[in-house]
Amino acid sequence: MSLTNVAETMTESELDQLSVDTIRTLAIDAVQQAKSGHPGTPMALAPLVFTIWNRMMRFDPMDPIWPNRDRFVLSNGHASMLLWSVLHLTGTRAVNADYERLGQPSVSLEDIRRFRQIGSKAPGHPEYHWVSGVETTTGPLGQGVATSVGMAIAQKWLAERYNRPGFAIFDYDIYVVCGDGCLMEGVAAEAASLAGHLGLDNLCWVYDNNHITIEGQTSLAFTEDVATRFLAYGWNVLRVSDANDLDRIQQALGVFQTTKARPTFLILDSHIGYGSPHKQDSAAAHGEPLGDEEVRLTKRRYEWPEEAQFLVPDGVREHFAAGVGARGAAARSRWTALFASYRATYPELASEIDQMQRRDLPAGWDRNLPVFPADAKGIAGRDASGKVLNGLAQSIPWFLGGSADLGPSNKTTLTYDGAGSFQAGNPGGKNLHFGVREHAMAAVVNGLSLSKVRAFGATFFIFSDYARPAIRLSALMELPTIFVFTHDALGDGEDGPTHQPVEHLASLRAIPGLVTLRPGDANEVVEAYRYVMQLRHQPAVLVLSRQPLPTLDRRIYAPAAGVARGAYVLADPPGGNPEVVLIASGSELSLAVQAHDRLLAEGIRSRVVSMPSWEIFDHQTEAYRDSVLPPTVKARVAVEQASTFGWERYVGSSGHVIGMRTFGASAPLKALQTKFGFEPDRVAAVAKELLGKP
Ligand SMILES: Cc1ncc(C[n+]2csc(CCOP(=O)(O)OP(=O)(O)O)c2C)c(N)n1
Ligand SMILES: [Mg+2]
Repeated sequence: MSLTNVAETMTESELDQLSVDTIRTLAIDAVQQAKSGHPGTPMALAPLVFTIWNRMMRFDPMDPIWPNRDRFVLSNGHASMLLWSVLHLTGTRAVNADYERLGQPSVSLEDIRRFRQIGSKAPGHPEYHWVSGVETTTGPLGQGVATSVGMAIAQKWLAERYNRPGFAIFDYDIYVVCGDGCLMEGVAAEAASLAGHLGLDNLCWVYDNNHITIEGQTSLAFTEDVATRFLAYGWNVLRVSDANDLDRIQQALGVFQTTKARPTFLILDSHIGYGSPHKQDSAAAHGEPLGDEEVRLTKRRYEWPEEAQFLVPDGVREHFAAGVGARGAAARSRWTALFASYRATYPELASEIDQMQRRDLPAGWDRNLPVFPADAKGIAGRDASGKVLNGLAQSIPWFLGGSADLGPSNKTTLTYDGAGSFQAGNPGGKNLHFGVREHAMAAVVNGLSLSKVRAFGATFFIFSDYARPAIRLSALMELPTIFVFTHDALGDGEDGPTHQPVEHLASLRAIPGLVTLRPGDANEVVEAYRYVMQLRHQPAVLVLSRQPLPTLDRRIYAPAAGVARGAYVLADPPGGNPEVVLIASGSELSLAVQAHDRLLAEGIRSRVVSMPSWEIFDHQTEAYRDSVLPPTVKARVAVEQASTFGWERYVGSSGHVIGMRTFGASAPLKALQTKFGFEPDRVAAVAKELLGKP
């Protein structure tokens, strides 16, 4: 059979079917060619994805970053060929890192032929930043659905702040596809619970109910009543029992669009590997190529030319162009006209939207940053942070965030007049209450950031573990998210080892692209925020003390602006030329200063280096790094209330690290400092030992 030149004689529904089967066969061929990948789910969900894209979504393939586009999230990221097919068939254009719309396709047929190969724009899983049209990176199951809740919160917040009568600048929806795996993951439950509470009616999750995961039938491990679970979360639950029924799917999505005050959960009963005579409904269809013979048999079932590969029949691209293409272009041009008159009426709001889209900061964003006077008693990192956050949130309208139920401890609550709490009835609130849901919080912060809102999330540093998978994705996606982690070390004292982070700094420092900052006094906290706020493509973690830290007298010590270089010389012996270097971060900085004073008093030429951030320091020039840590000075002591892991790189093989080699203990902080050796005398003694001057 030939599929060329038949399109013009085809009915609308024949063209629908042809398009659906094109998505299916592209997926089959790409996986076969790559000798790896996941064909079964694209084969099953091609009709769903076709319907969402070609009949429902307002998305202009010519401008995939148009701010009011509907969002599509493929949370079961292993089915990435669905996305590559549809991005290709819609002719979605590429955008570069400077937000310029390029002429070339986001995903070419050649990319699909080279599915999963180096440099291909059709990688194994959807990669934000790498492929235009991908709204978020997915693959770790559960992350996509959880991130989508952040996108939905962002839409509500943006609408509340920027829409005006007659100006619906932000009224987009978020369509999400997920499978059994996503719904088994805890993060999805956290996020669904939050979305239900917030009544996010702009959010629709479609659940691919195929009863199959990798090990076999879901009866092995997943037998709960998912529908009832979502009803209990407060979602509207719909069901379509035939994943091939485009009209029913469309109808259900129409119900979603008119449902108010509740998110929608659409259960779609499907057959993994649909059309494959020997693999349909089996786990074998999930994650391996069908095999040449099965490919032929399957294509025969689809009434597809059996030998054709990567075939896009005439009429298919045109069918997408007439559907999503035309609808998206019309919607965008209406919006562009609307935005032009909005700009004329509300120039300031329009310029905020422009700045936000480019991840710029408004003029005067740092005008409220405090300066803390020298104070021996000092102030806790978290308290300094609270002051900074409140200042920033007032000077940056689209800066918002919150804590996973620890606002009063993290000091992240925005307390100024009018800050408000984000709730269903108050979508303009800037305090987000994530509840005790750290993992969903971090994913939601990602979703907010993907929506161009500047967002932070907070909890105790110890519970960064509960958020880590989403923080990792933040880094992978190059998002400027901010995580505020307080109770940074042993400061949690009596709460004991369950609450005392040890390995967390090392673990976060190991994530490529993530900036960790552990400021040593209140003014370093300010400078840390100043640095972080200017990041546009990197996430940051701020690690802050619970207990007061002395505010150093910057007339005596170097300015805290050194934070922007990751590490800097805080104090030197008279005349410079140190013989020993003490390196410290966070609460240990003042400890190092005290040890330094003792050493100086004994005639030992000591230097103190404040090192709040390894990552930032590592990116300085070699000359700068050598000026801070002179290669000739081998006597180096690092002090940090955390795992010693990794500090060798700065102290070298002749240096020494005073850190944690065990878990902490339950006791008042003072007793812990003694027990674990975080005392000035000990630091000074180690320094002298290294110098052979005990
Ligand atoms: C967090 C996480 N754990 C495990 C995996 C490995 N994995 C990929 S797909 C999959 C099974 C998913 O089943 P389901 O979501 O039902 O997908 P289907 O096979 O039905 O498409 C697993 C365990 C993963 N990608 N992410
Ligand atoms: Mg499944």
